[in-house]
Amino acid sequence: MSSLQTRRVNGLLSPAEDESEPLVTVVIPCLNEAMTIAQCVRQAWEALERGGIPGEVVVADNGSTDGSPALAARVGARVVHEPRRGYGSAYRAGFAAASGRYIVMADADLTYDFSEIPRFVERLEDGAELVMGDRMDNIHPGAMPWLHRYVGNPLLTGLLNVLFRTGVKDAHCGMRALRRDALPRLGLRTTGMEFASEMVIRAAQEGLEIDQFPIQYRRRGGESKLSSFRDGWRHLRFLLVHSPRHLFIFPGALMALLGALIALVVLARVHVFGRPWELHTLIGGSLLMVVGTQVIALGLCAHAYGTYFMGDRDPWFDRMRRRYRLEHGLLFGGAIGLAGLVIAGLLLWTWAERGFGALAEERWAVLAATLMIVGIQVFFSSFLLSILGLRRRDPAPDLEWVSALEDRQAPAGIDQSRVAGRA
Ligand SMILES: Nc1nc2c(ncn2[C@@H]2O[C@H](COP(=O)(O)OP(=O)(O)OP(=O)(O)O)[C@@H](O)[C@H]2O)c(=O)[nH]1
Ligand SMILES: [Mg+2]
Repeated sequence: MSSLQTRRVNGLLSPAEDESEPLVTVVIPCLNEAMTIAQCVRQAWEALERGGIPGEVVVADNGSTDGSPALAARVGARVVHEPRRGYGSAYRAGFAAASGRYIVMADADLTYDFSEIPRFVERLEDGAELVMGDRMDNIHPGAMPWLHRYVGNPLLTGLLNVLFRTGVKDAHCGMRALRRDALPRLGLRTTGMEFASEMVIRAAQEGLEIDQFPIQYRRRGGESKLSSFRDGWRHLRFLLVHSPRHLFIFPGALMALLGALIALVVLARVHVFGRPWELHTLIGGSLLMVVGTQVIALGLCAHAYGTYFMGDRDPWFDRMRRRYRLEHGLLFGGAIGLAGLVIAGLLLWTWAERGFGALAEERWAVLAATLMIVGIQVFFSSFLLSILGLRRRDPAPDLEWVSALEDRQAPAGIDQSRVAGRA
């Protein structure tokens, strides 16, 4: 059978542009899986042959000490050795060695059914760019510990969808497939098990067409390499540090608003729960306002760093930076600080009027100090954001609020035309 005919078997596959290239590379990460690796590679080959899919099998190993690489090579896998440890490192090496138009990924432990490969390829041929398996309704007895099935996986996948809205039902499924030409857009960089989350999140952020379908998950042969808490934490950490809005901005805003509300209740002497609230409560409110502002400022800087230096995209942040510029931050911070200064001045004046005797205006003094701190934080954080914007590597001229220094050097009117061009 010619290679073109092979590609057209079952009417499934379209001809690849370069006939010498395999259509599919099956990449299998492997760390000490001597018990199962040969069978996995054989099953992958069988699936390719049965589906009439021109392909290759790559095993990505880093440091197996049980002879797995030799066993894999003996049954026809191309073995890639990656010196850096970790599931993500292994996959990235496997991807770099792959030459197929499509990549199918699956573990080396017999948990996944390699005969599903043609189905994954079919979905890619139909236009999907990432195809995920979904194990959650087809987990064989003993295949997944209770903690992962009912706690870890649902919680982490749920959080991932709250933060990144991927719509993926089983974000940690190890059997998946993607177009190889999507890899540069994904820019995957993690080294450990969190690689599984990173791929899904980056695909959603890049607007890749994601498809998914249910697959079986069987009991593994050999020993698991997954450490529930260490790897769970690595996934969680990845989700949080890539979502500054949820990590910083929302909690910060909540703290600052609650603090302002508390200050209002104390200073206006509003009775809540049938009693007035005094100085100690106000100190708590003040703390919340100061910390909340600080956390928001850190979140904006994290967003700016992600956008300018890491290539992250966030529509909310883009809207913010189009709408506000450095001067807005300076005016806002200056106004808050000035309000604090005015209250402090009035207190000083009252004190002087009383001949520098007893004052007993602690509540207003706390408010004045809080406003001055918050004002100074806003004022200088605005400058910090401006500096991050100036130092950005991304030359895209899409800054408004952080570009005051640049604007000063630009001819009059250029700023507005740049903004209009961007919209
Ligand atoms: N090369 C390489 N492969 C790894 C590494 N860690 C895990 N793997 C492989 O990646 C796959 C997934 O690891 P598993 O231990 O099966 O983890 P899991 O599938 O999440 O957990 P189980 O349900 O227990 O199988 C397996 O094929 C491992 O051999 C690593 O550090 N390097
Ligand atoms: Mg596994």
